[in-house]
Amino acid sequence: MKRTISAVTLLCAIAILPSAGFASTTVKVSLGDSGVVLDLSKNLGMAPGTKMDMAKAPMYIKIQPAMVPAGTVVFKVTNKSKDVIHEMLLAPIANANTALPYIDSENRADEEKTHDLGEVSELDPGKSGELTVDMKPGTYMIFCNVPGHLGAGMWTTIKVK
Ligand SMILES: [Cu+2]
Repeated sequence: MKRTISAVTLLCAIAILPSAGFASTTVKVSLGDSGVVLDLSKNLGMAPGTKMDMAKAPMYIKIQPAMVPAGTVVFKVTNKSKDVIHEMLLAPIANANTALPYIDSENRADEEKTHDLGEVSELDPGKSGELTVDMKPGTYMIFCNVPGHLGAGMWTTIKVK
């Protein structure tokens, strides 16, 4: 009898332990720019789906890691710029070369059509923010939608397995 009770107690103890499936993954996101004042009135051609030399991009989004398991993902976003407001949006895309739906006249992605999963909007220089999303397997675009910034190179992709 005593042995049976111990076994049941042990099973209960295992059941309440947090399982690996409930763990979250943290992705560090850095937003930034070269600090040079730029004319962003024209698309610089560094948006996805365009011919581009990303090494010359005056603005960037860097993430670590670029591949995560499906489940809860916490994006910890920091604007490393000294003087420019940046933000981070997250939207599903078909593959890494997919261009986002774009509004040419506004020089930014069409947020009505990107189906973004959330954002850390308009971070002042030096500020940080956080976004927690339950992510399914697929490819996603991480981008800044301040006018001109996507075309200036502020995008990257993340894979969820
Ligand atoms: Cu930006």
